[in-house]
Amino acid sequence: MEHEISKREMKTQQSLVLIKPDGLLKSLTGNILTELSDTKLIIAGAKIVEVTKELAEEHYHHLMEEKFFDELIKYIMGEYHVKRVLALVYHGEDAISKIRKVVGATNPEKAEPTSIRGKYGRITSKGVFENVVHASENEKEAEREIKLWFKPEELAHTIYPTEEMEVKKVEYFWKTDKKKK
Ligand code: DAT
Ligand code: MG
Repeated sequence: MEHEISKREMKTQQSLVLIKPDGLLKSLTGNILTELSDTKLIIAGAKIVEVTKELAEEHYHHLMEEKFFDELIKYIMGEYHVKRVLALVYHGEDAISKIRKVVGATNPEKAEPTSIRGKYGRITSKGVFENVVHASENEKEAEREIKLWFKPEELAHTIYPTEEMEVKKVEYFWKTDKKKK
C-alpha cells in the first residue's frame, strides 16, 4: 500500500526510475529531477541509455500478453520521440513508495494532477500511455530492474552482492596526440 508509510517501519530501498523518451524530447528532465528531489532520496546511479528491443522486452516482460505491448516497446525504444532514456537509481528510506507517490498513477488521466504523470503525461490516439517516467513497483522488481539496467560499477555504492569475474575486453580511451614537438 502506497500511503501507509507511517504504519510500518521505514526500510532502506532502491528504485529504478526512467525518464522516458517523451520526457527527454519535451525537455522535462530538469522539472522531473526537481520533483524527485523532494523525496530527499540519494541518486546512486545515472546514465543515458539507447534502449534496444531486447532490453525493452525484458524490462516489460510481465506485460507481454497485453494488447498494448508492441506499442509500449516502440514507445520506450523512442520510436515516437528520441531514441534514449535517462536511467536513474534512487536509494534511501522507503524509496519505492516515496517515488511512486511523486510519479503518480499509471494512467496519466487518472494520476493526481500535481504528480509528474498528472502534469506531463498524456494518452495518445493509439492508446499509448505516454506517462513520462517509469518507477519500480516493489523491492523484487526494483532489484530485477536495477540489475537489468546497471552494472555494479556504475552505481556509487554497492547495493546488491557482487562477484568477481575475469573478462577479456577491449576498452576505449580518449585519443592522445603523440606527435613529437
Ligand atoms: P507502471 O508503469 O505504473 O508501473 P505497469 O507496470 O502496469 O505500470 O505498466 C507499465 C507501462 O505500460 C505503463 O507505464 C504504461 C503502459 N500501460 C500500462 N497499462 C496500460 C494500458 N491499459 N494501456 C496502455 N498502456 C498501458
Ligand atoms: Mg510497473
